[in-house]
Amino acid sequence: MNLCSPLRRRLVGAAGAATALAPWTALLPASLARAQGKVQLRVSTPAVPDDWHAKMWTVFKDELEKSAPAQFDVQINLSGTLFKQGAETAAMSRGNLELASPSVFDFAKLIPEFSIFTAGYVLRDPDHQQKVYNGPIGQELYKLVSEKMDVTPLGAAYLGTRQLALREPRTVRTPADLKGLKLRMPGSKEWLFLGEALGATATPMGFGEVYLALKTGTIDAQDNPLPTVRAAKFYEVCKQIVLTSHLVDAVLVVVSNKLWNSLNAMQRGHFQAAAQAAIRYNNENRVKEEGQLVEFFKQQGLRVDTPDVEAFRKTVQQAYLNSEYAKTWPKGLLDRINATR
Ligand code: KDO
Repeated sequence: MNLCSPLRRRLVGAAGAATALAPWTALLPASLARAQGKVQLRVSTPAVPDDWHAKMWTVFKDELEKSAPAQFDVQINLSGTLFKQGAETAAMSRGNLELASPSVFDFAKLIPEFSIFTAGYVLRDPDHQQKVYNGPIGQELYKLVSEKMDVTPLGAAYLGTRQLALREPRTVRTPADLKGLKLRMPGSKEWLFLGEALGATATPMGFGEVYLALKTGTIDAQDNPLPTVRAAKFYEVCKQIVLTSHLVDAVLVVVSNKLWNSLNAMQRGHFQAAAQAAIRYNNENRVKEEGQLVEFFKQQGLRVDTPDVEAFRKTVQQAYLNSEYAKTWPKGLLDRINATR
């Protein structure tokens, strides 16, 4: 279709008018995008609007619009409103979703090698994480993801370092002090294993239910990076943060292979550059905020404790090394990760 046609001008004009109308007109942009010959790019994430890995999608959208004007219509769906947490990659292989940032735990479910990234105290810090994902190890694992899961990773975004937030304070020095604590973890066996390895009683629950569960006492605690504790307002319903730093977590920015295979080399370059800009934005802001939030939580009246992190590290690492997961890790992979500087 000729993009400069009078029809396009009428549609663009209609789009401007449509945004002024409410609320059924919210359905219009996708159909208008198709009518304009733009490729529809649906994004789905469980991230809440104020979290960095939600806001990074606006950076992606803006960058893509700059490099490939009027070619793509990026539709950002936050808070799990389009697909629920963990359902994204299946939706992508069915052709119902083009872009997402699923958890490394979602990849571990189908690619056992990936479970090394779900293990506590393997990645040392954000810098180590980015070097591992952006180097040869990341490339090898991304190839497996593309082959086995029908999506192409464009990069890994630092989700933050996971800490505990408790609704009632208690003394926590070592894993033994978490005995009997009902700790919410996202709902897969890899997550539950991590929660149990920390010494708690792990309870599966979707991200969207955590705030209320903390408020009502259905759970005693949850684990998430501090920026998410702020953005999802968990601090309003918790009295203590325990800085276990047990997982340097990531989400992968992925595009469905159906879409990826339809792009030409130049468009692929634009996607990669837009994803890198989005990841950079997320990583820089998240690292900066992690350095500021302890003070913020204290100002909000929370107690913030640093436990015996070495005791946690030893217990958790041992649990993984004795587990079925470690048996699936390719020979030498852990050493290669440890040696990455
Ligand atoms: C969560 O459910 O605790 C978690 O932090 C798990 C992550 O893998 C990721 O899915 C994240 O939620 C969501 O993006 C919401 O921030």
